[in-house]
Amino acid sequence: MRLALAERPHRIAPKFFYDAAGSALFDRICELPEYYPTRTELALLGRHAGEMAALIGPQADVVEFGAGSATKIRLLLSALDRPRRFVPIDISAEHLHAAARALQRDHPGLAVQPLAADFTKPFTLPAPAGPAGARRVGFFPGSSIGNFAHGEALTFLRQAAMLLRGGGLLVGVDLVKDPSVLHAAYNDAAGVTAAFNRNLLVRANHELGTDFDPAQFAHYAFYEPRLQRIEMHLVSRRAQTVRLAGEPFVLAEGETLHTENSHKFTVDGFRRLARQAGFEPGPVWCDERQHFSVHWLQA
Ligand code: AVI
Repeated sequence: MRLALAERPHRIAPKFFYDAAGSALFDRICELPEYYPTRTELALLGRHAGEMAALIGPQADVVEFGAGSATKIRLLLSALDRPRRFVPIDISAEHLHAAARALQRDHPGLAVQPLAADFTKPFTLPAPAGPAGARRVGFFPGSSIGNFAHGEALTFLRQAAMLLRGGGLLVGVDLVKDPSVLHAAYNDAAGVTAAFNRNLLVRANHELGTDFDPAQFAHYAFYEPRLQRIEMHLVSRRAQTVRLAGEPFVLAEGETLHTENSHKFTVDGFRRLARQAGFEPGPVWCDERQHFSVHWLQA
């Protein structure tokens, strides 16, 4: 945060959104009428889980990147043939362990081994409880891949291709579309996305002792067509001074903290990126409106 306040333009990595309050707000975003990605992807998973399960094969070792509430994996798990193990990875430990406990209750025969980690950094998978050597399959839903910069997405996919060698990755990818649909999805009428954005400041106040007044920052999200991405910012409503450990940082009126990018892809553009990372792109499932896609990538 010190660096974010000291450097210009001010940037904060979106992974810091996900403390317990931020994860709960994100769950509410997923239910909003304007936020189409979650329900579109859930419908795709529901409709095509059988085809996906056939590609994944029996007795898979499933790793989910950024599992959150682990809702989507339930659709896949119920279609899979005797999955051996499920390793949900998430940065928000509290949220992750609650979700893992609920999943374990509903799938008593499955080895659920949650891993609280930042999957953008190197990590080691827990040793399997049962026999080793199962086909490893990654699940990365929600178009979280879009929150990475291009180079970070490529690095993540390269590491995933190595981790999943011999198996594959099932990944949800949000598509380029009418900007008005995108704009509405990140500027919901109920203001939940605004609260999610401002929660970063609330979190910094609790955890780092900054003295942000969240009401003095406006939520600002817009589609940047040249870069095919939604940008999310917090705009300083007036000239103000924020303190971190006694050190003052001056923000001018209109100056922004850039809190998130959410890149959108074309189907072909994403397949090119996956190939560049070492995957062999396979089948792709899209909804009728071409809003969202789920890709099977062979590792
Ligand atoms: C988690 N991620 C894919 C969401 C997105 O759409 O980029 C985060 C989000 N930010 C605002 N609304 C949702």
